[in-house]
Amino acid sequence: MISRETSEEASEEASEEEYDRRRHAQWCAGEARADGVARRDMLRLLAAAGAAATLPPVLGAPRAQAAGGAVAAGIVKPLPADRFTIRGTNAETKFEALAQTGFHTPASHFFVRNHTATPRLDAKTWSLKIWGDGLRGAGTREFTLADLKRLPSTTRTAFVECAGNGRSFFTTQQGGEVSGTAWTLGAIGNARWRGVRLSEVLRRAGVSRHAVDVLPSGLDAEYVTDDGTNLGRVRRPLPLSKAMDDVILAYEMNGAPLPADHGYPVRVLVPAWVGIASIKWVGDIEVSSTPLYSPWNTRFYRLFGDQYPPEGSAPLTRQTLKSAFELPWNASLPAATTHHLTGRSWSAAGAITRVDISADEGRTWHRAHLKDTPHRATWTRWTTPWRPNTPGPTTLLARATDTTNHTQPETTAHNTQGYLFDAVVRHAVRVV
Ligand SMILES: Nc1nc2c(c(=O)[nH]1)N[C@H]1C(S)=C(S)[C@@H](COP(=O)(O)O)O[C@H]1N2
Ligand SMILES: [Mo]
Repeated sequence: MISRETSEEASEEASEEEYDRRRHAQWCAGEARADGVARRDMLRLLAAAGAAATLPPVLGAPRAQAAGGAVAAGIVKPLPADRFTIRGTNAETKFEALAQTGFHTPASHFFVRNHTATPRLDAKTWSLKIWGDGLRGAGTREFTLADLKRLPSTTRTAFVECAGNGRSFFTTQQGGEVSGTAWTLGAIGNARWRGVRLSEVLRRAGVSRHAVDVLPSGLDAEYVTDDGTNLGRVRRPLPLSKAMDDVILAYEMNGAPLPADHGYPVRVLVPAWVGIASIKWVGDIEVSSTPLYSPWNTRFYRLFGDQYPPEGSAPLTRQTLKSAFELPWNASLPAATTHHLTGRSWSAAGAITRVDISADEGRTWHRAHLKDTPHRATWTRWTTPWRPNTPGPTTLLARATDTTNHTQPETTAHNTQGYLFDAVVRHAVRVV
């Protein structure tokens, strides 16, 4: 009889080969090291990533647990049912609730994506530590909140959007199996962020010309997966080129101190990039002369599936192009009445140039009126009159185009974790 231990060792050896093969590719691409993840854990991660394609669809939040803690929503702000849909430790904004908000999303309506729970941090004792072999000289540099506020500030409007926003449509529109939180389109908010440029802080910390990556880590609890693997603090490497470009260490959201749920006292804000790049409750930033890895740029936030290499696509950077109606799902709309439908479209690659609406399965399209001057990495509100004649179920389509000449397609190529859905969403309504 094969003892349990022996068979476990055998399968570990098999996955070790796989691990070495993938790791070798990463070594070739640059000097890799598993940051903060024990080799044994890394093996389980890679094994799990490989198995993802055969898993049944997991719609609903993956049950995250703080190390040693209980499963709890862990969100501090009120989450009224007319504004939010609770999904595990996360809260999705109901798009129809945005109809009462302006261009900027108030914190009261802003979606929350927490791997564990919102930590309650004290700004008086908080500090940001900058360290690593990508700095000139030895030792950790420390900045208090007061230090950061004394530096020149910058203000910018940008959305934060989860890479998995729209994930549920891979299943409901395309019949594909995906894992992760079953967001509809409300895992996005657009706010005015004020803070200090990360480049300013890195320069003062003495970033050297050998630095290639920076790795901000959150002060929330370590993230433990369903199978009990502790992935450590939420953290994701950023290439130095982006870090020195337009990244902000934000301490204000819409003119007020950051709310607890959105990263108080300071979060990283990476305009246009996948939400995971915008680390909340940042406590330290490693500056490295070698490429860095964390589960959030290896196991997660790459595209896996039939159409991608076994190690996945390159780590995701920019978000994509989407549109949403400010209407409930299956909204009832009286016939023979002119409705002024409203919605929003957004693109990470360029400004929105046009939004077309169809109420006849895409046979005819009508151009919506854009209410904002479009900019990259924010959204543009639009409106369109619609006078339905015939009662019955109807599908509304909104299709945006941006300055890179990208138009929302009919379908999005499948990936097992359901990232970057950009296809036209079929919004069901009932004409009554
Ligand atoms: N420290 C920390 N930062 C984090 C997360 C987290 O769980 N912990 N979630 C990330 C993800 S996946 C997203 S989409 C955004 C969500 O930001 P919000 O909750 O302010 O909307 O924060 C990112 N930053
Ligand atoms: Mo996310």
